[in-house]
Amino acid sequence: MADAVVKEKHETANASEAERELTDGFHLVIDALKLNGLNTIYGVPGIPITDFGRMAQAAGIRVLSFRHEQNAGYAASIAGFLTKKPGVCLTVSAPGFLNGLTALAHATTNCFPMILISGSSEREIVDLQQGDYEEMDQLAIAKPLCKAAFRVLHAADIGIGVARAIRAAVSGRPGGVYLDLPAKLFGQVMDAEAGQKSLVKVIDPAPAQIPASAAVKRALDVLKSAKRPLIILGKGAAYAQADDEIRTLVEKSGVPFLPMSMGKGLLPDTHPQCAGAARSTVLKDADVVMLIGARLNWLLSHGKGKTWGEASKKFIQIDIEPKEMDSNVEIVAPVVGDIGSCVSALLAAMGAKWSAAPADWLAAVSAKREENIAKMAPRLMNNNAPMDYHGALGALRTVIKERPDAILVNEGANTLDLARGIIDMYQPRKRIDVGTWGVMGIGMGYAIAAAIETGKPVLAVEGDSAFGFSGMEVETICRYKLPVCVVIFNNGGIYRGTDVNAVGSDPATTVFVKDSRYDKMMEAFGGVGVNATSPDELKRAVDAAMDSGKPTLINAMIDPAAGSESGRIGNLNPQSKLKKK
Ligand SMILES: Cc1ncc(C[n+]2csc(CCOP(=O)(O)OP(=O)(O)O)c2C)c(N)n1
Ligand SMILES: [Mg+2]
Repeated sequence: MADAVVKEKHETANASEAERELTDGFHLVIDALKLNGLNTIYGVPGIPITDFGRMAQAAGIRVLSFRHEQNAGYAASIAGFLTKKPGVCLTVSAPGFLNGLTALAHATTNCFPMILISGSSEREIVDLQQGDYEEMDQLAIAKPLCKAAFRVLHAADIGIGVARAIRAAVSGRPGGVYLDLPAKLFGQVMDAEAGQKSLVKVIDPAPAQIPASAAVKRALDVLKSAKRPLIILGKGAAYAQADDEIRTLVEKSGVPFLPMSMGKGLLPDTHPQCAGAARSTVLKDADVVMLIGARLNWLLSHGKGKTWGEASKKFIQIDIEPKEMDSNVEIVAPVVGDIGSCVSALLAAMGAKWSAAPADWLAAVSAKREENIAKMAPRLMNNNAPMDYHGALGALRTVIKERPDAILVNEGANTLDLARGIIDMYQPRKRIDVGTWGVMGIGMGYAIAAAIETGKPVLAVEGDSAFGFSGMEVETICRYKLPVCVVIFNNGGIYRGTDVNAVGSDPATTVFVKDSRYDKMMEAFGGVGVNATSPDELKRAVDAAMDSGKPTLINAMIDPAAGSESGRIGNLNPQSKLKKK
């Protein structure tokens, strides 16, 4: 009798144990992302994350399925830039992980917050190198290419793992973070209530970093002493979303400003203080240069040499990363903090009686700018067929002038360098491009993320080579019916379409199939394809695409002889000391 009672009690306990609500790794990852406002995932499905993707979609996360992880990764990286929240990329183990890794390294290099979440194979087998399905020690491989790398082994640690990934991605200087989730983790179960309690909502993920007041005063003293000051706005300034403060600083100081490629539009390129069209003059002649979220890397010729002229320079640098100071030349006034806080502190310390930069300097810069703009103007108005870059870009320049809230994606060599100079931008964070590495392949990933994250129309201006790196994603654009208009500058090759292989029958290394019709690719997936042979035709086709919001690809026929080797950076090609035979 007593035994029977004990047995019954035991069974009841078991039953309630079974009825107790449980959760699992799948749901805990989803809940952790949602709790922190990460509601979009860019990725490619497969073992072990297929079901995770399905469940995430069912739970209300937007899951965008790509054709190649690299493009999903670039999408996540630029989502991070546009939103200040980490963009999330999801990949399968080993090969999928590796395909996503270029984008993770790109995010780190460009200071974009991104989290690459990758499924991975069984630790026990991987670590003994026993040949598991897609075996790879992913954590070790990711580590040197990102800001931080974490692995979660227990379901109860998912909340902390996701929180650490978010904090690492967005705090301080943003960058890429790797989060390794082994297959077994997804299936692990635990008590649902304990699971909920284990989740962490990250409070203030990118805390303000206030600059020291002595550093602010030092910077203003240097600026005040300048006869020919210059402000350079980098993409860090655009990322900061301190648009009003930056504009006020530039206008109050009266200093000419030079936007870096993705800093364009923070203040309009048509602003009277914009020195974009007088770049070489201001770099040479300035005596004090204030860098705001811009680094003195190769894009600014490391702050020395011919580009910067003979006149001695003093640099003021505003950056969140203390190690950035003196990276290439002496920084006489380092201001370390987040850009919003630094610019606000500078404004406050300037007070009401700040005297604007010397008028003769601003006048000299304006004169040079007007001269260069006038020189360029007639070239932008030609209606030649086949088109040259200037005629085609003149048409696209008008498109953006008429639709300043559209997002411009841009990659290529000539297609990039000339578009950067010719297409004026009017609003912050509307121009997204190859970034610090000058990497080809960002095009379709960026276009997709820009459409998804902002809801604005997207114009992607692509070299024919550049487009090829991510071209298959036109299917993705059609599948999600995104308002993306891709314009391919089809000059039949890399830089030019005219190279000839002097020996043998293979084509030269830089040329493609002549007169290709990329527009047919878009038609294959139900999008609109247009072949445009003149700037007028191009303008009409882009306007129609932007009005309709339909996925469109325009094959813009460019004279194969129009480009130059490596666009504007041909000087970086190594030259042999041997005399050419
Ligand atoms: C990932 C990567 N691979 C290769 C390169 C080298 N590269 C620089 S520009 C370029 C393509 C330039 O041709 P295209 O996009 O057609 O532009 P065009 O100059 O012809 O207008 C290549 C392959 C690169 N920057 N990134
Ligand atoms: Mg080309």
